[in-house]
Amino acid sequence: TPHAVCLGESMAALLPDRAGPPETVGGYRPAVGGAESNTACALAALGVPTAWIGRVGDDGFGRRLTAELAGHGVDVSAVAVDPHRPTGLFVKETGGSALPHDLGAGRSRLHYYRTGSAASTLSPALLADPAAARLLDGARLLHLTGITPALSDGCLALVRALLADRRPGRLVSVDLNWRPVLWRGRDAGVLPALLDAADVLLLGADEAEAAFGTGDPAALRARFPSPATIVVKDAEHRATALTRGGPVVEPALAVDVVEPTGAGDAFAAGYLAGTLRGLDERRRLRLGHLCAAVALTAAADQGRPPAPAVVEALLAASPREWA
Ligand code: KDG
Repeated sequence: TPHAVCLGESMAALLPDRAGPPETVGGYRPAVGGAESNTACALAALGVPTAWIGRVGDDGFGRRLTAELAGHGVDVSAVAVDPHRPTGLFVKETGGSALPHDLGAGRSRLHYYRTGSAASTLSPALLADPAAARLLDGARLLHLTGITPALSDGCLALVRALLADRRPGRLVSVDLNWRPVLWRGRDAGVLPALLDAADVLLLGADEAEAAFGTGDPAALRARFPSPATIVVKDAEHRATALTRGGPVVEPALAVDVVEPTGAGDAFAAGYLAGTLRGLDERRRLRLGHLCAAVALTAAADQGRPPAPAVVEALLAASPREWA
């Protein structure tokens, strides 16, 4: 049985062959994206038995992404196939082309084609599905994000139901993943209560600033009193874990960024894998930074983590050796 279950929408991703706005791109390479499935892939790569639960269309993109996630070692036994609606899709735009309308170097934007997707019809009905129930029952970790409740009322109800169904011994983590585009025409005011229901709340300082007007760890703690742990990621600089025992701050690794999408998802996987392994707070954050560094240096959302021996050496490094 898997130790971790990640639930949310996974999509076909089209990665451009060059920087610049879509009208200037020469071609796209197919890949897989989706915050929760990115985290699932990184958890599996770290040796945590992990399942991803979601819904895809009865189409080539759906079959492709399910096979790709399975290829990453993720359990896809509870992925539902919707006969009527398509698999969601996003097109990635990367900046730095010096063309008009360019985003700017190091910046990326995702263009979504996911309204009415198969995953947007997820709802609490999922909890009655035997395959999903079996995975959820045995999980030590359930990982959700703030993306899912933005997708539809059914998705919001599902996230609410999962957060209300507390099980002894099951940790629930929620990553903010602020996506204002997806909340257009919907009430993002429902989000804080969902985040506050997590055991582990992960958020980026910049996205928290955009969503709630502050990225300051102490202010966020005041805003979200319930989670046992809040992890605030301050971009390329540091991450702060606010626990009942006080804050722990760990600097990030300096890397040459290739493409930033997916770094937050990978950080979550590292931090959560470290939590499941019972590492101390500093090493949980380090494992998060390591996984983020891997994603930052890959063009796709997911990258290949370093060998276990390298990971262990970095976790054991002195503060001077580390960053
Ligand atoms: O964190 C990466 C995700 O943003 C990307 O994979 C697509 O899930 C996605 C989303 O909704 O933005």
